[in-house]
Amino acid sequence: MPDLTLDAQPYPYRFDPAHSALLVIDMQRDFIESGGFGESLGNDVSRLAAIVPTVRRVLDAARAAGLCVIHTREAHRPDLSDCPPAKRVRGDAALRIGDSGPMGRILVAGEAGNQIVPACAPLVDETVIDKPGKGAFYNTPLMALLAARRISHLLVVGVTTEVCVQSTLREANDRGFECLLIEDATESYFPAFKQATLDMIRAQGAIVGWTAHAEPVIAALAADVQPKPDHA
Ligand code: TIU
Repeated sequence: MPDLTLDAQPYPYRFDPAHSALLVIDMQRDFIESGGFGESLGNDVSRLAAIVPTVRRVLDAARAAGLCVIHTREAHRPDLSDCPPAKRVRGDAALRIGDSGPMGRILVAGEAGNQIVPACAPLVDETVIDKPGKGAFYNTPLMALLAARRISHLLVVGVTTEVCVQSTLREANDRGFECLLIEDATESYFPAFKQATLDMIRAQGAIVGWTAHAEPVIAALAADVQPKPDHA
C-alpha cells in the first residue's frame, strides 16, 4: 500500500495506514466530565469536552480506513498496588486517587468515571490499555502490541495535551515511532500549556513529532478507503 502524505508542521507527514495506529489517550469521564479526577484537581473540564466531536470524527475516519485503533485509560487497580504513594498524595486535590467521588472511585479501573466517554467508546475489536502512569508505554503491553502489529507510525489524539499526551509522544519518539499529534483532537485545561506543547513537539525539525489539524488527516484517510465492490 502506498504511503499517504498530509499537510503537517513542520513539514508534510508521510504514513502507511497498514503500519499506522490511531492512539486515543485517556478520553475517559475522569478528565472530561464533572465529578472526576480532572475537576478534583481544580480544573474547568468543559474545555476538554469540546474536542469530543473532533476525536469521534478522527475515530470514524480511522475505522473506515481500517487503521489499528488503540485506546488508553489512566487507571489503577482497586487495591492501588500500581499507584505509587507519591502519585496518590501529590497536591491538595479535593478527592485523591482511590477516593469515592460522584462517578465512583477516582482513577480506579471499572468505576463509572474510568469509562471512556460514550461518543468515543471502543468497538469490540479495539484494544483498550489501562495505564498506571502518564505515559502509555510505562508498565503496559503497548510496545509489545505495536511491535507485533509492525506499527511504525502513531496518530495521537486525546487528553491532556501536556500531561498524558505529551508523555506518551516522548516515550513513543524514543522508541522509534513517527508520531503525529492532531491538534484540534487534543486539549488541555491550560491553553498556554497546549500551545507550548504543540510548539515544542514540532520544533527543531520535528524533534518529537509532527502536528496537523484533523481535517487533512481525515481527508487523507478517506482517500485511502477503497470503493466497495458493486454487488447490485
Ligand atoms: N491532570 C492532567 O492534566 N492530566 C492527567 O492527570 N492525566 C492525563 O493527562 N490523562
